[in-house]
Amino acid sequence: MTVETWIPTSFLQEIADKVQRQERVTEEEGLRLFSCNTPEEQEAIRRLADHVRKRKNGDLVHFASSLFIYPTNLCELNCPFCSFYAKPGWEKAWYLTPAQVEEKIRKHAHMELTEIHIVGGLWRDCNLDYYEELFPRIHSVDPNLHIKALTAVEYDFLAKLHGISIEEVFQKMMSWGLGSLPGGGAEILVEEIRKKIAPGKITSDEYLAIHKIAHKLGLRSNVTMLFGHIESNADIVSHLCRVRELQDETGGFQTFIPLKFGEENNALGKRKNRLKGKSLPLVYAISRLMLDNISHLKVLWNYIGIETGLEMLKWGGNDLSSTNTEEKVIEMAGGVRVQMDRKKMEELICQAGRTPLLTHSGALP
Ligand code: V47
Ligand code: SF4
Repeated sequence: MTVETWIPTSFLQEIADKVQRQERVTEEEGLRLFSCNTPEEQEAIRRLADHVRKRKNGDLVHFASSLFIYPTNLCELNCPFCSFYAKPGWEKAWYLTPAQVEEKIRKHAHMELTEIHIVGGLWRDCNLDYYEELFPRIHSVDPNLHIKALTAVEYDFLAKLHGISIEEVFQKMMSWGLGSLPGGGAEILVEEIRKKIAPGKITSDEYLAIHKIAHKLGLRSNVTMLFGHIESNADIVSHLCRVRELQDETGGFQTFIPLKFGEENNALGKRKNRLKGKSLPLVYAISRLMLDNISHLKVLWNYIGIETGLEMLKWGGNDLSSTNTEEKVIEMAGGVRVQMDRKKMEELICQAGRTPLLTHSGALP
């Protein structure tokens, strides 16, 4: 990139040159980008992330018409950041049979759904027999529905529960109709922090190894990053590098999804003195600049609000997630509650000056 008046420092000029030449931003540079705190520097970072977004996706903004299904919120773990889980006997606990899930999907048929997003707690009643019954029931409603189901944490749980390998779990699930994996459960792929916020969960290495197995079997997946709690900027950049490294190997990640921590109704949120403020736009923009090998950056408007969500489309975002119908994880942690439909999403995207494209996780380019 030639020297531009909007590039205020020599460091950002170096980054702009790299972006222009499509060269990789290093871990050290990524961290340094986080300390660019003048409005001029941040505007330059925004423009660079927007340039990458446009190069990868043009003006299209992808979104899905998605129904979230949580078979149960009963969970063997109690991660301190989670507002969703319940223990037997708790008033907020639920469990849905496969027949009840099917009924719920039929009730939403008028929404012209494109995908069903299924995740839940780690609970032995939701075992392989459960999914063997559930997936065909979903496809009996509409065989074109894309089933994006279960996080790496749940696949690890199922493999241990049934005493079989992760590969075997995936193969069975694929034969019953599994389409892809959502990105949940990544939290922060830095052990020191991960141990504090998700002490009972699989390690960072295990999370990535499970996605690698999925990719090898031809399944594509998303990957998230939970931020805005006790992590440092260096932890964020390490997380991005670990994701980028696996993507170099497999190419199986479709979308990167920053998840802003919701503080309500969970133990971590009560420890306010430990929480660190983060510049939301910089997290999106630096993710876009560092993840040169991932096509899509997803903005979850229900985590950050619609207005901020639309703003993030200018900081590298190209995917406005979905209608998020019946989403519960962030709703229970204080997220935005808005009844959304396809038409409203299209209007919002047009309002942001971009072109909406209804799709689902199985059809993303
Ligand atoms: O794994 C839990 C996170 C994830 C909180 O792949 C929290 O398309 C913020 O991964 N504050 C589940 N986040 C959600 C998720 C997701 C959502 C939408 C689309 C896709 C996709 C994936 O939510 C969990 C965890 O990392 N989470 N509690 C909280 N208090
Ligand atoms: Fe259970 Fe997942 Fe919540 Fe942890 S984040 S308590 S594993 S539902």
